[in-house]
Amino acid sequence: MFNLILFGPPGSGKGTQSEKLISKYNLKHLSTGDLLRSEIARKTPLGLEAKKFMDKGQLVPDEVVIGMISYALDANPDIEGFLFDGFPRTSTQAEALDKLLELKNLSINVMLALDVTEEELIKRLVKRGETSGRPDDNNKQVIRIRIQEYHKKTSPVADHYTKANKVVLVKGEGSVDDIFNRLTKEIDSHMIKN
Ligand code: B4P
Repeated sequence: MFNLILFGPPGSGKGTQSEKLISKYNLKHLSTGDLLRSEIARKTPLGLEAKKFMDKGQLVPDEVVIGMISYALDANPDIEGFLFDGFPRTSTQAEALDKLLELKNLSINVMLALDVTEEELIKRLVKRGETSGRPDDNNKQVIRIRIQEYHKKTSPVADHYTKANKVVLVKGEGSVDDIFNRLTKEIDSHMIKN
């Protein structure tokens, strides 16, 4: 099994690159953002609760996302590995993920952290907001809150995995293909090591 975390601020290209990486490496894509948006679209009680936070640019409570990931890990026993996209987003989520994987005798192999300037993040998200219909993309104030949440609550997740020597910083600006090539170079070298 090869388990990878694709990490970075909102708009850094996690979703974009995940789509390409899962097809190259045959990994199971677990995007908490996509899982939450699917709950919202189906108007489930979990989705209705999550929407209150997401529309304001805030993180959804830890217990909600940890429960979703725990369920998804159990539902996919025979796979080549997981690509975690947008999860973990808090230190509590990171500790919970470590424990959930440990129960299955698994661990995270590497965290690839996309590095993008704030100016570029805002530009990308505003642009996506013109067509995505996502309420959290079409308001600059909400985008700023998402970036603030990232600095306050999510960036400590990188420290958690740095202590375990598992973080690689990857330049997240340039063409989608160039960034993909940088990511695959890192993944290939970590696959050889493991
Ligand atoms: P996510 O769905 O994870 O949203 P995101 O961070 O905005 O997406 P991402 O980083 O994947 O965007 P991408 O770069 O692909 O989360 C949304 C919300 O869900 C959160 O705010 C939170 O409320 C909630 N949530 C999710 N997970 C949670 C968790 N674990 N705990 C608590 N709450 C959680 O795309 C951005 C744009 O950039 C796209 O339009 C793309 O086309 C463009 N782009 C990509 N690469 C580019 C490049 N190289 N050049 C130019 N543009 C590029």
